[in-house]
Amino acid sequence: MATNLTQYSELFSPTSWHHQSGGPRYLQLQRHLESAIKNGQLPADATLPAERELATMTGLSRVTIRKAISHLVEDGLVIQRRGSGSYIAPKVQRLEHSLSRLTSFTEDMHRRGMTSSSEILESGAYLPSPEEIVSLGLASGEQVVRIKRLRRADGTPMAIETSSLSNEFLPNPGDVVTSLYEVLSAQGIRPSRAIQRISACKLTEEQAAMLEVEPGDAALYIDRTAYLPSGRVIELTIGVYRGDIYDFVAELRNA
Ligand code: 16G
Repeated sequence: MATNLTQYSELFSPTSWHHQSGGPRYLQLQRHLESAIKNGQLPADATLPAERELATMTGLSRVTIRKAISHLVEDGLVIQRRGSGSYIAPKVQRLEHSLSRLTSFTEDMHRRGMTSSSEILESGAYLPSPEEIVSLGLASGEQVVRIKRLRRADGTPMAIETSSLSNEFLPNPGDVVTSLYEVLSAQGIRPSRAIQRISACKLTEEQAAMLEVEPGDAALYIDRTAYLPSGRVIELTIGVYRGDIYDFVAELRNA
């Protein structure tokens, strides 16, 4: 969206944000811009005037402008692209995922009134890794089925997930079009418990392109091992979830 300097000159004018006893000027400007972004005066995708123009409009030095903007960048409200200036970040609806329920991606999105879809990136039977042999309890010579999917909710890419299962439980990986758990449930198979390890990671170029964000953006790396009631491992899934959208929430109770 093009910058409308006349429209912005009032927004950035010191009379709109500067108060004599209001503390450091970079902070006053930063807070003013934060509320302008939150109330839509500075809408998503609007380009911010160049540093030089902002300095003229606000009467501040370029160093002070840079300081105010860099805090907005850190908070994810403004995006800076080398060569093409700064613009207001698109609004994203954050999703909370409860850590106490063992649900599938499809069920999770459905509960939120969203439609999930899966783009199959890779699917088939392979030679298992030593970890897969041990964790999935594979018999000697047995193949492992792997499905790598780009998971979307209402068309927005959310996560990249790679699931490994014993061939015994999923002889036809091609059956999984949208939901893995649905295909398993149809055979009476349903994990009853899972252990998840969540860590932070940065997206590679390839992952970022698929998730439609920037390379190096923060993401959640989630490793799930799911068990059948018998104690046998049914699934090993590694997921890379967009950090700007997903919150995993754990409820804690007093023991
Ligand atoms: C969730 C699970 C994943 C499981 C998938 C099944 C997490 C972190 N991961 O994404 O382990 O394979 O659901 O979903 O919750 P589906 O039935 O929609 O394919």
